[in-house]
Amino acid sequence: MSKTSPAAPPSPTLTIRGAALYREIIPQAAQRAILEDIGEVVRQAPLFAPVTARGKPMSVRMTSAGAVGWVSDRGGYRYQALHPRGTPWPAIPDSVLGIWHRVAGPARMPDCCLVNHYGAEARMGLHQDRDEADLTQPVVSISLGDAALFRIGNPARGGKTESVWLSSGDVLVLGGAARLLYHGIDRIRPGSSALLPQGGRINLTLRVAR
Ligand code: MD3
Ligand code: FE
Repeated sequence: MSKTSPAAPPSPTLTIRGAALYREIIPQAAQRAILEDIGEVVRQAPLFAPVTARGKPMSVRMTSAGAVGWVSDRGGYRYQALHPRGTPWPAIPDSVLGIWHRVAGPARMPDCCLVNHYGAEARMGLHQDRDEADLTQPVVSISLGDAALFRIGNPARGGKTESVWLSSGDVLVLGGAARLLYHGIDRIRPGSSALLPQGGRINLTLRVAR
């Protein structure tokens, strides 16, 4: 018996600094299914406002699914096996894992799905993601709801940056050299999507953290 071979990877709509953007690769019905599954994750593991190591609350609310989740508090930021309230994180939904398998290539399985929720005023400053144990593994980002202005820069602070709007159903794959680039979200465009009943944006990032 032969194993079924994975589907051929799709071609990205565009690449930006080595990051591959697949625009609206997730059909509406599948977006709704993912959103429903994330709703259940959030019921099990409520969104919280992380506090930076300096004590400043972030404007993005977060939770996670998977064996580990990302937390930040006065003790610093880290991946850990428990939600701040002391309970394990829910499993990563199959609907979300399916996206990883479509675009991540020959990668390990993700053990963290970070859920970022943006209200109209939320933003995320330029930062690097380098707390994961194996930085050769890609990060896959899934955008749902209102559009967001994504900015990507360089492997060190400073220098020129490029920006692109991310819309509902877009998937961005950060692999190779793009994995260590500074990036952030400058602003949300309120009212640009009807996917979330209350408006706002949800970004899912699938990571191999451990
Ligand atoms: C580039 N999230 O959770 S997703 C994050 O839209 C984060 O919520 C943003 O940055 C958001 O860390 C941007 C795109 C993204 C995610 C991870 C990356 C870009 C990345 C990791 C390395 C390089
Ligand atoms: Fe990031």
